[in-house]
Parts: sequence; C-alpha cells; structure tokens
Amino acid sequence: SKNPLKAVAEKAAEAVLGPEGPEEGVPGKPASATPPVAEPTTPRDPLPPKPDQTGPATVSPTGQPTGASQSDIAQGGAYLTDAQGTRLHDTDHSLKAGPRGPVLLQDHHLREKITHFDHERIPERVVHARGAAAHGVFRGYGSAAQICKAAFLGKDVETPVFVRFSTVLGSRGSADTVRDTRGFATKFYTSEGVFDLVGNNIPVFFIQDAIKFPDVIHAGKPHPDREIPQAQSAHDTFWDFVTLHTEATHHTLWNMSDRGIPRSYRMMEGFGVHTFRLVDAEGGTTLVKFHWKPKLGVHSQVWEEAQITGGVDPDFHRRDLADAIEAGAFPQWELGVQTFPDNPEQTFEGIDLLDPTKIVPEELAPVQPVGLLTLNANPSNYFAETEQVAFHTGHLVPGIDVTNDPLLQGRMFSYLDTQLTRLGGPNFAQLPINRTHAPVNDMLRDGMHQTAVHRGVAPYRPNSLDGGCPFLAGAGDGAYVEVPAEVAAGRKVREAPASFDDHFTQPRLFWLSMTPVEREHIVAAYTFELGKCYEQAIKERALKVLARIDTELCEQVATGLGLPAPAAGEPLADPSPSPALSQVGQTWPPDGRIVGIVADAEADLAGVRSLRESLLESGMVPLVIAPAGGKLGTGADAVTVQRTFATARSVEFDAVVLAGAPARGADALGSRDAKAGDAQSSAATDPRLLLLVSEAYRHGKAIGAWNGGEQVLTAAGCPLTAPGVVTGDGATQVLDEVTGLLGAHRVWERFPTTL
Ligand code: HDE
Repeated sequence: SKNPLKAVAEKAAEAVLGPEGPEEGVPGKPASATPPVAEPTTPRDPLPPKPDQTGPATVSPTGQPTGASQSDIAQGGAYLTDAQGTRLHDTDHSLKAGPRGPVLLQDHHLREKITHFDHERIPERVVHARGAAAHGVFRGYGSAAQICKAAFLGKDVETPVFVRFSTVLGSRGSADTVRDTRGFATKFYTSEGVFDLVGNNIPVFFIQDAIKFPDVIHAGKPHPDREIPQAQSAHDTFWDFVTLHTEATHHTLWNMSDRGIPRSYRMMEGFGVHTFRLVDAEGGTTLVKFHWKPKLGVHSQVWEEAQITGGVDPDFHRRDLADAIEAGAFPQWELGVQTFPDNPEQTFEGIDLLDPTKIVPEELAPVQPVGLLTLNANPSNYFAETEQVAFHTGHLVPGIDVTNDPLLQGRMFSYLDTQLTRLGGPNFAQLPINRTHAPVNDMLRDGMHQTAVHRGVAPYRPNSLDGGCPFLAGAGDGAYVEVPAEVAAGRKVREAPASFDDHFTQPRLFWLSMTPVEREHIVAAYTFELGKCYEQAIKERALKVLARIDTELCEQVATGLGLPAPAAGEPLADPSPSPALSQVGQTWPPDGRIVGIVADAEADLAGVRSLRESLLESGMVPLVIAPAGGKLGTGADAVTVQRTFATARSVEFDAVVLAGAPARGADALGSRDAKAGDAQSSAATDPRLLLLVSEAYRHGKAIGAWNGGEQVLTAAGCPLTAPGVVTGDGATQVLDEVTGLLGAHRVWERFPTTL
C-alpha cells in the first residue's frame, strides 16, 4: 500500500533541497567533499503501538477521560515543529552570520532545544533510584470480602496496576544484580481512588523508627569523601552502622542470604513489611501483613554470578522483565494476607506486630490468597512512567488503614515531601502515570506545572457561590473514614516499647530455617562483605553480632577473615524454624527459563531445531550460541544464531546444552596451534566456551551434552558423572532431564557444604 507520508516527505525534501536534491554551497548546507545525505529521508509508516505498550486509560483531574484527545498525544503531524507547533525547516544548524559564524542571539530554536535538553534530568530518587516497571491488572478473588470492604478486592473485580521494582542503594545508572534489598511498589488504580502498596522483597526493615532512616541510608550510600563504592553494602560505613545498631541484624541477615541477589524480579516475593489494619463493611477491623507470592517461585543468583552479571549485563533484571512481558510470558503474583486479631496489645503469639524488624512465621499465620496480579504491558516511555511514578503509603482506599508502627508513621510523611522536590512542585498527581481512575473533585489549586483548567469560583468550603458543591461523602457513600482506634494515654516520650529490644530471636529463627547450602551462601556473603571493610574494629564488632545469631556462622566467617571468633554469648532458647523461609526443596514451573544451546555447523542441527521447538512450547526461551553470528546450516532448515562466543556469558542462561563440539571462533584469543578436531584438549576448544561451561557448572546450573559435546564438558573440567550433568544419545532425552532439573532452579547438590 502507498505510504501516506511519502508524498509529504517528498514535498518536504523538495522544499529543503530543491527539486534536484542537495546542492553544494547552498547557504546553510555544509560545503564538503562528500555530498551530504539527502535529508529528510522518506519516512516509514509510524510504528504501530505494540499491543502491550498502551498506557492505562486515565481520567483528567477534572474527571474527564483522557488519552484519546489530540492534546494528550506527545507527537503528531508529519513535520518537525518547535514546542509551539511551528514547523521547522532546519534543526541541524544554528542561525549564523554566514556559514562560519558567529551564532546569533536571536536563534530561539537553538535556545529552546538546548535549554530543554539542559533540564531533561530530574533529581533521582534519594533511595530506590534504579528501577524498572510494568503495567498490569489485579483480579480480586473475593476471599478478602469478609475482612475488607475495599472494592478492588471483590470477586473478579479487575483493577489496572503499575508496579515498579527497584534496588535501594544505587544511583539510577547502577547495576541491577547488586546485593541489596529490592523495592516492590504497586499502584492500584481502583474505582475508589489510588491504593499504593509500597513494599520490599524482604519482610523486615533495618530500623524500627523512621527517625533513623537518614542514618541507615547515609551509612549504606557511598562514602561522602570519594563517593565509592556504588550500590554496595560491602564497605565500612554500612557495617559500622548495622553492627552498632543491632535492630538492623535481622534485615542484614536477609541481605546476606540469597534473597539479596534475586534471579529476576519475576522470581521475588514482595512484602508490605508493616502491619496494616483492614476494615470490613460493618466497621470490624483485622490486622494484616501483605505478601506477594510469585507463581515462578523465589529464586536467586549465586554471588559470583551476580557480580559477573553486574559487569556483563548491568540491565539484567530490567531486560528480563521487559523481555518476558514482550514475549507474552506475563509474570504473576498472588496477593495474600496473614491475619491477626486487632487486640489492644497489637501482638500475635508474643510477636509485636508494630515492630517492623519482626516477621510472623507463615507456619503460625498462613498466607491467605486474596487476588492475582498479572504484569502484561511494558511502559511506553521510561521517563514519563517509571521515573515519574510517585508512590505513597498514604494513598489508601476505604477498607485499608495504617497502624502505629513508628516506621510506617514516618513514611506517611516522607513520600509526599520527597516528591515535591523530585517532581518539581505539588501537581504531580496530574502526571498521566499518577492520575487516579476515580473522578477527582478537590480544592487544590494552582502551583508549579498546573495542567488542569479548574472551573467554578469557590474553591473553598463551605461556599454558597458554587451551590455548596462539592459535597462531603459519608461512609455509606464510599468516603475514607479513619478507624477511630484507641490512642494510649500517656506522657510524650522519645522511647521504644520494651518488646522492640529483642534483636536476635528472629535472626536466629531465619538462620535455623535455612538449608545447609543456603547457610554456606550466608557465610560466604558475610565473609566477602566484611572482608571489604578496612577497619579491624568493625570486623570484630560484626563477629560479636554473628556470635549472637549462631556460633558456627560466627566461627566460619571469622576463619574467612583470619580473625579469632569471639566467645559465644548467652545461648537463646531456639525458636522453631520456619521452613517457608527457605528457597530450596520445592519444585517450580520452568516457565521463562533461558536455555543456551551451543552448536556450530557440524552440530546435530536437526536436534537443535527440535529442542528449540520443545523449549518454546513449554514456555522456555532457547538461545543458540555459536562461534560466529549468522546461520548454521543452509536452506529452510538453517538455524539462526542468537549469541556468539563473543557475546554470550554463562550468567544469561539457566541451563546450557551442547549439541556438538564446536570449532573455535576465528576471533578466539589464546593458543592458535591447537589441532582441529582435538576438542578433548582444552587448547582446542574456544576459551570462551570453556569459560561458559565451567561457570555454568560452578554456579550449579543444569548442563547437557550429546553428539560429541561431552568432550567439551570434559575439557572444561566438568565431570560427566557430576549431579545435574546430563549426557545422552539425542536432544529429546537431554532436554527432558534438563527441564526436570530446572524445576528445582539449581543443582543444589553441586555446592559442597559443611554446615
Ligand atoms: Fe521508602 N522511600 N522509606 N521504604 N521506599 C522512598 O520515596 C522512606 C521503607 C520503598 O518505586 C522514597 O518517592 C522512609 C520501607 C520503595 O518509586 C522516600 C522510610 C519500605 C520505594 C522513602 C522508608 C520502603 C521507596 C524515595 C523509613 C518497604 C520506591 C523516593 C521510615 C516496606 C518506590 C520516593 C518507587 C522510596 C522514604 C522505609 C519501600 C524518600 C522515611 C520499610 C519500594 O520517600
């Protein structure tokens, strides 16, 4: 079909270049030896918006639907214009007095273009600066209706959502796979207003009172003199703080566990952390803790893998989320609640529900599912959506209220305050990503970046000039009414309750709930992080803290640091372990797992093709890795290469299979006199392939080989009889076994454990 823009473009080209095209020496055109490229080139049809990239249907602050109207579309019309819509005939040359200048002050287009560019960046978030987000939908199961009147939890009610995942410490440009807590913030655009569940992937926090937030963050951020290290907790100031301030012990232990290095945002749990109060239709209240349970299970990288990923693909988690959604493998989580009676003490089984350094083990209070979250659309524009989204713990809907957790109370103040600076004024609720889907009729007026055109003359209450409008709603009309909870009478104090003093029972509970391999990982993480500290006194203090969690943990870390282990403190009564805290031992669907298939033209290409098809059918992602790019084989049966030895690194794959013993890539480094066909000698195998296989082996990944691929495994030092190493006669058998192994995420038996 004829491109409708072509005629326009041809006319535009003629206007700029004349009917004969570019001419040397035309004023405003560079006179150069090489003829300038004809600009503008024929535009192609605009790319159709991807079905998964349409933003949420939104309403304006005055309640009008937006999105379809011309004024909301950022780009329209065939011609380049300035910000006022005036068409431009040149945007490559400043207006000059002659081709060699000087540049004239009157060039408004130059100034508009440059000043806008100068102000493109806004301050990054003071914490959680690095993030990735997606649109989706939440469907209520109706199971919460007994305890919560919020409309979005009703049976089969579908609510649009926007979810932003983040790291905490790093800057906006830092790597995804650092050891850190992850943010898990969800904006529900409900019919009753916006509800934000601003959670993390770790169910406890470093501090019990918001007043200490600047302290813990200053300690974790880079040192103020050299501004290093970036996005790391492995440095003196962090460990100085958390060892002096033992209420941080529990959260720190979670960070040192595999939870601190998730495999994917899709494979993380989320937690509201604080206890919230739900209200039913009769006004009855229940205390709850919110949980997000990923359908794919909770999985992590191993530390060496995470470190390599940080360099090889710093966008690993961001890419993983966007790729999965684009491929239609929509990530899903169930929202669940642990429920507790709203008793005056605000405790459950002796656990203080207002202390955000404590969990309630799932074995004591099971997580009851109340709805399903599906992320099904990537943002269209990172800045407009992911960067400008503003979450707030105070964005609540009728049926959900806060408790007196002093950490939550401080957060109720902080988010709006920080957003005033970050988003440049008080009107950020009008940004498309932040707009509620419920009608807005507020009396907030004016301010920086006001985009609403408000009607009426009486933005105050009571009024008679606007007929007394708008009216106040009662609880029966869906108004948000705070729960009239009792406030304890007493003196004003700067104190915490005595129950907040127990800093070690729950770290011990966590430690006791880990399997041996998870404990090994924790020991290795502490040894690494403390090994990066310079101050001897901090390491020694950290060991004293560890001694209070577990003697063996302390001794092993001490050995790694080359320091004496301090004497164990008073033994605590052992709490019962909570098996739900372990990530090992269950089987999960292998959906979305990435399997690298190593091949070259001599490999079993028919096997590679059938393997690819089976993997795709079962929801996994096959990626063919070869010595060089292009195709393997010829004709209709040719296999497309997706990664080369130059671009592939083991960390990208959950499993690696070899369909032969590929030749060295022409660009391989290292000894070149290796004998062709002698794959068993490591000199004959491409060193990058050896690295790929040996890393996959070391990181406990499933590995398979047939058709001579076994020789490469041997050359890479990967024993054919080791657990999780599959060899066989053909692709089908290897695939079946590898898929089975992926259900457990990793070949855990491959990690030697002494604990
Ligand atoms: Fe936040 N936190 N926080 N936080 N937080 C912010 O708000 C704060 C805390 C969390 O993707 C900031 O808009 C205080 C716990 C997430 O945009 C800021 C305290 C939990 C995100 C802020 C906490 C969180 C933030 C920075 C201690 C888990 C990213 C930018 C009382 C339950 C949201 C912004 C996004 C962001 C303050 C503690 C989760 C400064 C004062 C506990 C997921 O307002």
